[in-house]
Amino acid sequence: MASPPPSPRSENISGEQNGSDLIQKTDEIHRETLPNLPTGKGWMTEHLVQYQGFWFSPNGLKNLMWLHDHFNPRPTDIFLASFPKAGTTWLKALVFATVNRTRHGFSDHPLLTNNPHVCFPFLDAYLHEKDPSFLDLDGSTTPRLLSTHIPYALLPDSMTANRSCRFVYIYRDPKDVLVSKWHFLSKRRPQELPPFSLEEAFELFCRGISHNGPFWDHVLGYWKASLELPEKILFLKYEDLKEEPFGAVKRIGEFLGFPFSLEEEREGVVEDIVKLCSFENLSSLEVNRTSVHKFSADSLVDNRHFFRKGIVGDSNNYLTAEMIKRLDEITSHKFFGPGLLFHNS
Ligand code: PAP
Repeated sequence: MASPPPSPRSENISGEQNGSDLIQKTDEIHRETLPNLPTGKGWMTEHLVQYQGFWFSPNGLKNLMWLHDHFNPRPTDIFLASFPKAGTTWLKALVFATVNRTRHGFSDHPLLTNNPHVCFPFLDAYLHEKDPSFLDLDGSTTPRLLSTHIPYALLPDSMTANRSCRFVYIYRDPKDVLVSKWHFLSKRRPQELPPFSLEEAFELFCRGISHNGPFWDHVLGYWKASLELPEKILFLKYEDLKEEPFGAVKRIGEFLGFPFSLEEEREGVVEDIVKLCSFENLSSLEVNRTSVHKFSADSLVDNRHFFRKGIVGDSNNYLTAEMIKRLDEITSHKFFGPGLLFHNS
């Protein structure tokens, strides 16, 4: 086990020390740490590394270290946290539309011409460019909306100890997460690597070897924190959002300090937000059918890959009965002890 990431420093990218010097320092620590870490087979890179009990791509680990070294949260920040493929894109759209509903009209809304990942930057990708201005975090409007896939236990103290920052977390049936992730990464896997079968992905996922995994530890970390700090962390489930999106949007507004007034409810603002952010609407927009999102110079994703089917239970069409049984057993076993009830779809 490697030593814990260095504690956050007081300087940030706009502080006294030069931003690129600080980033170089992070690079050095990363270079020194990497060879000593256990490795597992990668989904999209050759391998993943295990750090403090969780799995990351080598670049993902560098971003985690950067976050610890250089990120200064503001008390008003809103973080969206999730395990990859649990519903991040959808929740980004819902939170952005809810928080900014007085700034933008629905007829010329930014979500009609921008992918949700543009409106709601991915904090973990910031370092990629080695350019502090890549995401103009200091210049963002208030509240800043930032997303992360980092497990709760590995977040910098500056993010968890600050009582004012809010987190919205989303999780989803791991069977659907696995299938969604396998589809997504298969499309993005470099051609020089051999094809990656669903069977292989399944085995790795069950063993916890997947970006920011184990899945179950990721969910439990945020769930336990949400029980301890219910005013700081809102814990949501993809399947509940699908079933009752209006109630979920109202809860999100209330939790984040942007409650819907009776008048807004009467005018159908909640319904407008749900409609704007629906899979059917977002996936049919020109920007989400044809454009590419640039997380960094070497991480480009076709926007359409963020919208596949958007349904509950599609894993039943891909996994064998045996695979379903095994994953459900792991989920029951992992969640039952701590008391997290999860109804498998
Ligand atoms: P990310 O972690 O890479 O950002 P994320 O958005 O969490 O991905 O997950 C993508 C899944 O959310 C896809 O699921 P699927 O593969 O099972 O279809 C995608 O289709 C689904 N999704 C995206 N937008 C929406 C939406 N508006 N409503 C419901 N599901 C959605």
